[in-house]
Amino acid sequence: MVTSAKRSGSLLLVSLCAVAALATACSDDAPSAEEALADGFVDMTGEEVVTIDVLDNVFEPERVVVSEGTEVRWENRGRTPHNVIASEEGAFDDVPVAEMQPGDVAVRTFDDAGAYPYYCSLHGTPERGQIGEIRVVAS
Ligand SMILES: [Cu+2]
Repeated sequence: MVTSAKRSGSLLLVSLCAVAALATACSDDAPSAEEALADGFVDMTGEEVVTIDVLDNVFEPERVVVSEGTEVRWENRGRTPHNVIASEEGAFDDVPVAEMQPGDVAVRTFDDAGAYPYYCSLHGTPERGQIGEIRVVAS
């Protein structure tokens, strides 16, 4: 009796995890502007070109929500080199990952809705330090 009770308990745990995983996948697939604004993102939807100032050592603004098809330009306005690295490997593979010297600009057009966290590997990690995020929503 004890053995069968343990078995049904672990089956229940497995199915709850499956439901939680599905719910997470759904919200990642369709980010909304309302969610992003509630999370403190700066609303730059409807702009064709959005500029992120790369300073020593922050991205300004740090978190922006943009529409699909927006060209994002990172401009190094600091006095030291920086870079822009996708926190999720591969998400940003067409943004130069070499050091941006003061005055340099890196450009990427975001055609697909999604969450694109990034960081400067010279002054941060994917979790802290010089970090930012582009949230792209359907236009
Ligand atoms: Cu940096």
